Amino acid sequence: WGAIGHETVGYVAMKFLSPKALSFVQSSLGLEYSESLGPAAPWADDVRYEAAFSWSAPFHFVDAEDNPPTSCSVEQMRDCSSGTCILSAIANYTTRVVDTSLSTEQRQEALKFIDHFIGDIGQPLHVEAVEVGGNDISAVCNGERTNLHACTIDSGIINIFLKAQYSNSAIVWANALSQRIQTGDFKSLTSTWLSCSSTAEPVNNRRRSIEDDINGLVSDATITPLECPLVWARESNAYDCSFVFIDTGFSDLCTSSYATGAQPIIEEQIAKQGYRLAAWLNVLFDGST
Ligand code: DCM
Ligand code: DCM
Ligand code: ZN
Ligand code: ZN
Repeated sequence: WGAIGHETVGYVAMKFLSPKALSFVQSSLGLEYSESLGPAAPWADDVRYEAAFSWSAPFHFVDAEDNPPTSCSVEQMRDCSSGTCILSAIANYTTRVVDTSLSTEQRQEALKFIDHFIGDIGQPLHVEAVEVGGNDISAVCNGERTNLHACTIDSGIINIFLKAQYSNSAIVWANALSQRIQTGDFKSLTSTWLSCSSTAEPVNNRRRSIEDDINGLVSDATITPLECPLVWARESNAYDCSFVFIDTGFSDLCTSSYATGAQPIIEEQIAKQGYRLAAWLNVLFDGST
């Protein structure tokens, strides 16, 4: 996602935090980020081109070696065996954000990475290897030459409906999505959205738990992906087979029926990842969603 998509994920999450999670978020982010996951969410993209953070660039995606639109899948051994993808990044920062042996600054950094990566994992082209997640597929959006990744899902289509329907404001958009979660058409979906919310690894894959880390019981630094990020990645990757790559043959993707088809998917993915971000932090800081 571009900055708007990330901010909206963060603002949605702010509406659903439990007391201790909210209190950590506010004190950790401080006035620099208006004590909010909204303004803090784009930080990881702002730093990824800086030399000091170049190691974090591969953490924004997982290159799923599937074959859309015929066949979609994400496999951690096939697609993230090096441990440098968004699946292992979420595991790493989930451990670090609650690690009281780390500095305030390191825990804030971990929170900003979680804020960002739980957003990115919901973008179908961030869980796809084909043409570098669509970056190498040229496309036109609103008259400008760009690529499928940027133009369609990251920001091109969002920019158009944000202006037309949400006063060009991430806060206005986030309020609308939060309302749909609280009382609207998303309400009945929320329990499914949280069907995976444990911050632990699956039992058959357990090497260590967050509690082990806190207690210093395991020193192995290898980052094993957690169960839920894999569930979320598979869910957004499925859109590569059901929509994203199905019919891209429009002269302008952002002003055609491609955009009207993409909007409901984008809005649900942003709302859902915001809601999941809150639930994730609630489990970490308050013990339940
Ligand atoms: N870092 C990280 N994940 C780890 C260890 C370190 O993201 N598991 C980050 C935190 C700092 C940088 O790497 O930005 C350097 O950390 P350190 O000084 O702990 O090596
Ligand atoms: N990206 C991706 N998958 C890749 C490479 C990049 O999803 N294999 C994402 C990260 C950015 C965007 O595409 O959101 C542009 O990346 P870059 O600036 O590294 O070209
Ligand atoms: Zn992107
Ligand atoms: Zn990103």
